[in-house]
Amino acid sequence: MAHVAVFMGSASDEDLMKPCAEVLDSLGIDYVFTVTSAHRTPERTEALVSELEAGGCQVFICAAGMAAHLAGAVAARTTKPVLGVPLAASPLGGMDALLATVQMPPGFPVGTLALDKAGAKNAAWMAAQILALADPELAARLKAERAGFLSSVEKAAAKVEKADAERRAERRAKNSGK
Ligand code: AIR
Repeated sequence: MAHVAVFMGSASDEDLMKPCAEVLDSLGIDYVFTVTSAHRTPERTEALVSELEAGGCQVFICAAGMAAHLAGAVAARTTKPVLGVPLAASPLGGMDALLATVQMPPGFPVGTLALDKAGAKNAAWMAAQILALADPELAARLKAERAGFLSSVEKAAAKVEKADAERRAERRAKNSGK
């Protein structure tokens, strides 16, 4: 049963949204990953929302570029949380999609993430955090993932500090030989 739906406005958005699917996979979350457009296929969008919601979908992630109304259109049809990922797909560099996604009227929120791949990843993390409210096992997995982030930053810091110490030692040796 898919707990998360990932909708993209076009197949041309797929590359930017693959990282979302990767994070969901890494967390063992079942999802649907598909294309539907608020403008080109409004009926398909509406039907998908009802079908998936009836099948147990808890969170909708909607990514689109340009006049990005997909997340808003989905939010109009469900009271499940809707997360929006604005994509940079036009000469306006994503500002068009950001404003279209974030500026929802009161009562129809879209939790709007960052643009492009960063937002794609965080939409998956946010969806996981929402599901984890009612799923202690997933909550534990999220905590473990956080521990992984901590250790990778610590490893990176140790590497940078070591390289810096070596450069300083080299400079000192060079200067003392002058
Ligand atoms: N889009 C598709 N239907 C409505 C919108 N806003 C968006 C897609 C894509 C952009 O329009 O999400 O980012 C261009 O789509 P295409 O198919 O022309 O490449």
